[in-house]
Amino acid sequence: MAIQFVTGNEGKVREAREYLEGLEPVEQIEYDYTEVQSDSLSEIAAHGAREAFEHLGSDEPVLVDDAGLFVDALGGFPGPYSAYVEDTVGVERLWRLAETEENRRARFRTVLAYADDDGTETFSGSVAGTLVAPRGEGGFGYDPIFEYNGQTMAEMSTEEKNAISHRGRALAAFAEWYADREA
Ligand code: ITT
Repeated sequence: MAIQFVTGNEGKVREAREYLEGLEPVEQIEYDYTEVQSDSLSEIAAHGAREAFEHLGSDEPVLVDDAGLFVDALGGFPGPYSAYVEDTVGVERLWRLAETEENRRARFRTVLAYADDDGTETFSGSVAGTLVAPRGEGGFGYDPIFEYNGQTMAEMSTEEKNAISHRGRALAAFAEWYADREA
């Protein structure tokens, strides 16, 4: 049984595949589920996973990942609007906004929502770091401006990023729950 990861973001799929290797194969599915207007990533993700599972109509479970970058000095902006802000303002200009602030702390958050015939479960993960001028060629999205322990996430391998990232933490919680359930 494969897990259908409903996302248009290949970076998320790469990280989930690497993390869940040996547990379950991960298949990328593109389906534009409704992103409900909410400040809560878990509400957005849970609603999306349920809708996608019902729409796809297969027995195979569905995984959805809703993530965001929350900048302290900007009151948590762009938060749930991170994808829109990446597309419009861009990562470099978000850094310019933060550059003039004394407090450059930020947090990545992600919520993974899993849906199957038995219901929907959510798993969250977050990581605190510092915003810096863009560095590194790896990762995706805001990774080049997010520094953790002296390295930006774009300077890390997928494995290194998974070991400390918001998504890695959510995947760990999911994998533990999933393996227990299968046992
Ligand atoms: P899907 O909704 O299709 O899964 P998306 O990229 O639109 O893909 P989100 O709605 O969760 O994903 O948007 C999150 C935004 O935050 C988006 O701009 C991502 O590039 C960015 N993002 C998410 N996870 C990230 C990570 O691990 N590192 C850097 N940026 C990340």
